[in-house]
Amino acid sequence: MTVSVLAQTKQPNIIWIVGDDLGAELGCYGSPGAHTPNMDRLAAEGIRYSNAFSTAPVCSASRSAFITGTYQTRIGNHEHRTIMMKPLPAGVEPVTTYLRQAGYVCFDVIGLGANGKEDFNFSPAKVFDSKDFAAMEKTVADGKPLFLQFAIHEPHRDFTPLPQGMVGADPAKVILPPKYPDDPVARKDWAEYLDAVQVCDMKVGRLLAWLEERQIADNTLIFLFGDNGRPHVWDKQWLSDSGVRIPLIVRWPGHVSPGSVDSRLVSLIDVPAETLAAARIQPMPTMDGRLFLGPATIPREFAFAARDRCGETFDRVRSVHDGRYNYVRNYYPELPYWQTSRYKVRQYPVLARLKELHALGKLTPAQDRYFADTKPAEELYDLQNDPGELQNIIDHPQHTEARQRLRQALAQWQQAVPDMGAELESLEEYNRGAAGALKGDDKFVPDTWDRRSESIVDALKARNFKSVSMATAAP
Ligand SMILES: [Ca+2]
Repeated sequence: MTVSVLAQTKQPNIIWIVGDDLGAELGCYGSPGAHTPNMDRLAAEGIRYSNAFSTAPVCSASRSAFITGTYQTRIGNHEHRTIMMKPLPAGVEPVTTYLRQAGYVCFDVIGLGANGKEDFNFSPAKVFDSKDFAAMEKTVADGKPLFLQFAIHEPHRDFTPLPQGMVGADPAKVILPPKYPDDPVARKDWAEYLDAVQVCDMKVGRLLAWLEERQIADNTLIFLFGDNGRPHVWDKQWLSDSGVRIPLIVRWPGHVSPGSVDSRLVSLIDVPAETLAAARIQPMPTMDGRLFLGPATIPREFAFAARDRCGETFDRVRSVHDGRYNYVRNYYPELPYWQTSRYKVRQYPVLARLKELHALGKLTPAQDRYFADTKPAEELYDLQNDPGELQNIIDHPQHTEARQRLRQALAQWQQAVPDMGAELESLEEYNRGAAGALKGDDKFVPDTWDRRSESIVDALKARNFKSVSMATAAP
């Protein structure tokens, strides 16, 4: 084989830049007040996907899905965070297993601002070869193909402030989504979110500079995405459009058209399939994703998502998005949206403010829905005419076709996958999961605890669980 052929067949380096809780609030997505020059540059040099979604609205469930290429509900990785972890089922492997077999060295590096976060719900497997920056430098120097997950903490809460001297978003000028009241607390919180997104962007800039210094940028395929939607009251942990809507940018010099925008639906479950394809590895039959790069690919019709227990907050919700409509199925409509968790009470100042405004009767009906005693069993939103998801149109006769179509699509998906969330985790698992979420804070008692525990006990009893009692459900 000649050197030139070798050069032509050189495997690309592949990088996943994962912004933790990074919603689509980027300059290149047209978000007012966002300042993200490095991510905008990536989009200008690559493809920006304007309808990309995670499969879960929370870290560990989403990350377990996109590292394996299988829905978290298929592999029992849907509870955030699973305490009694199990190995992955036979035939399911982290995508890095296949990359390694093809000669890649796989890093989840700590350095250049990346924190090496994994957060998977399966029992320990060696997903990455190393987190060591020097080892990654050596891999590049040796000319070996690199797979890198570049995990950026921002904009996850607590929001990281901008370094001194940098100009952040002006709370007076930000434009809040309509689900949030025009209130100083909400404005300040939103501006701080945009600043944390800017910190994420700075770290992306550091990585891009490093690639250029090492002269490997041209042979590197970059996927940039958030692991779930933005970290706000109505969003993260919920299957609202904005709970699972994420930015997705793909840069691959010579392979994708610079500056293009693709509005076709993409799910994060597709990224591992595309990653293997780029490395010239046949995607595994156990993987749920499909290829999406290039005009010849067949676009997906639906993007599915699942939300189960989040920390100590019990719930089960499923959704399907077709790019225009978001259909949501609540399996526990008796549980309200406002059921709290320590994480939210401690880190979402807007939640406390919303409660005050609710008590004062100062929220609009759409904003006030958060404090209803129950949730609807089904929700349907028309993003084309109602991008803020203010109005649930599940019963509107003019949207009957969409309701039926999405309801059916969701049922088919749950059957085909199949959805392991149909089986509740044991009360012991729930309690240990809740205890883990509350670790070190024994005095914190969520204000819906008793109600939720009763609901869980009832649900477990209905499924003939033995030895269920309120005593064991207590924190
Ligand atoms: Ca996250």
